[in-house]
Amino acid sequence: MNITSAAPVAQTGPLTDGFHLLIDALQMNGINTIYGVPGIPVTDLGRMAQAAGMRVISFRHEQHAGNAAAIAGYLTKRPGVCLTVSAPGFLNGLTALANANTNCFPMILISGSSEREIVDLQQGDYEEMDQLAIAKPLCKAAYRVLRAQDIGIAVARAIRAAVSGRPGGVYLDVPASLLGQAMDAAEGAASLVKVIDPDPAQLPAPDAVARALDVLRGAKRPLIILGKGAAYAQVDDTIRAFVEKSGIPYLPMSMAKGLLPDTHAQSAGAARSLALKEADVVVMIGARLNWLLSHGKGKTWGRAAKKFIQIDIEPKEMDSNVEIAAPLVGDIGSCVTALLDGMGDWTSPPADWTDAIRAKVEANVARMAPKLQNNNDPMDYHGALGALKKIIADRPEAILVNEGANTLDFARSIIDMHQPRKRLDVGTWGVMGIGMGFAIAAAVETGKPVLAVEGDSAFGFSGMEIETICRYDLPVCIVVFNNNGIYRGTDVDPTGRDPGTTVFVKDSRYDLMMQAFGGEGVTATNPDELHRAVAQAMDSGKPTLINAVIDPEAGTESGRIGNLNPQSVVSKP
Ligand code: OXT
Ligand code: ADP
Ligand code: MG
Repeated sequence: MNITSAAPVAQTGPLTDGFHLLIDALQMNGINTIYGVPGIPVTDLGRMAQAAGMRVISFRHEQHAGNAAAIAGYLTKRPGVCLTVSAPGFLNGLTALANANTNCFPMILISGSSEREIVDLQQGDYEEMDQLAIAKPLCKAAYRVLRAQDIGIAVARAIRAAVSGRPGGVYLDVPASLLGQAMDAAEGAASLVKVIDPDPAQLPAPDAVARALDVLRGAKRPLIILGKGAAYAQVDDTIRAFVEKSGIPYLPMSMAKGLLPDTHAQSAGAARSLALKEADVVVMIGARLNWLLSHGKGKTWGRAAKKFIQIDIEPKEMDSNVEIAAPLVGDIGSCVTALLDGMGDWTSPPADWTDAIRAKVEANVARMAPKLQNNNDPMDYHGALGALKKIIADRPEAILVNEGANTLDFARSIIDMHQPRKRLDVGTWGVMGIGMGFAIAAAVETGKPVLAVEGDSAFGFSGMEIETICRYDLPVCIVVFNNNGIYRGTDVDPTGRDPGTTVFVKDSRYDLMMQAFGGEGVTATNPDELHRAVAQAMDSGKPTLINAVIDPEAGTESGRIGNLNPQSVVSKP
């Protein structure tokens, strides 16, 4: 990278430059934290941001910094910012940007890049890559800034693009030469833009509200589905008022658990199959009819005719998989308020429906309860998660991060959530590797204790970030569900040559990794030990990793989504 010195400036008054303008633009818009990895050409940007009072959290790998930024955006409704170096650093961050976009999390990936003149002629610059072109199809918007005087407007555009309408990932390309560009300080200050009303309310049309209420009034077996868009919207009281006034059972998607407490009398979480199969009218609030809801059709939804009412800020989401009888396009706060306002004297759904859901919930909960009490050594998923369920019940403000296959699926149904936006997980892509990035940002953004429940495979994707957790002394307790592998620890290579494709080194000591960085590391082999160790970690706030020894035979292939595995017509290994 051949960086020429700052452009000549005619007068001699105070100067500013690209570095400072970028920092000032972020701070002016209330963005005070950067997650990233330093290096050419952004090393000084990080240093200067820190000197200017921003929190700069340096990671060991950009993907995790990007995941941290993404979940910071989800938790705060402000775009989380990730800062990376050019080409390889950019590409490492891009996975997180694409994942943020897929999940509708607002984030901005700011990446240093090489000189345009050399990149465009493909002359082989240091870390040469046409990053803007690569980022474009994977995010909501992508911009490049070439002149210092445009930094203010570029940051404003990036913020607005990330949080307005359907939130998403934005890429901001910052060539090295921009950062050193000088300009008059007063003109620079005047060029900055404070974004006014970055995610304006979007009111639903009155006839769309009336249509939705008509459909809902005609329902015999209504169901509300709350998705992570509803949790993101931060209109918790309005949603609760709507659910409670309607008397309709509701089903939380994974990250919407806790929006209303999972122990709420109207929760149909433990009667999922029945609720989906039998419902006749379904109100979707900030949830998509994607694979996680079997696209709104097929066996999961049964034969009962369905009508969907869908609340979403993105008009194109309507009819994406099945016909939407009553589309309600707008922001969730405005839409749900409009429904509430129009409900008048509301008649609760027929008791035979709500009673049937309640009975199924109670039966499923009662069936599961004894399994959660076992104190087996080594542990099974129920015993171990029974212990962690108590931890969260006693600390409802704690944030739970969760990834894996069995570790994810069992935890989702076993650990009740009691407050909104406390459960963070693999989301729309079912992606492994969000664990430590999410845990770090959750701790940084909220200051609350974080419990990360990780499959041993899942943990491996971001495990090196435990050094980051120790370095910043964050209140994160990681529990690695160590079953010696992916799904199960029992796979063998039929030829006898190598380890089976899904197994890891047996009886690994993940706790010792944590000790290497000065954190607490503990092994637990039964649920009592696990509960004691986690409670101590959560109460002390010390970075801790607990190696939880799980029976390698306890899990199943792909957890609860084994049906998605293609089957060979020739042989089963
Ligand atoms: O109603 P019914 O009777 O049906 O019962 C349901 C509920 O009503 C009931 N329930 C309850 N009962 C009692 N009490 C309570 N409180 C209660 N609550 C609910 O329980 C059942 C089940 O409820 P659920 O779960 O809501 O319902 P269901 O039918 O399962 O829901 C369907 C889905 C689709 C919504 C749900 O299953 C879901 O959300 N699934 C998400 C799955 C997912 O995303 N999985 C992650 C991906 S798997 C795979 O891809 C993995 N990889 C590959 C890979 C990935 N992903 N990424 C990258 C970058 N590279 C590779 C890898 C490598 S997983 C993986 C690692 C795995 O190994 P680990 O070591 O990490 O983990 P282990 O498996 O532990 O070893
Ligand atoms: P889940 O995985 O929990 O089902 P999804 O990520 O599939 O949730 O869906 C979230 C939906 O919420 C997206 O379609 C998104 O457009 C929508 N959404 C996000 N924020 C808002 C908001 N403030 N108002 C309306 N819709 C929103
Ligand atoms: Mg495992």
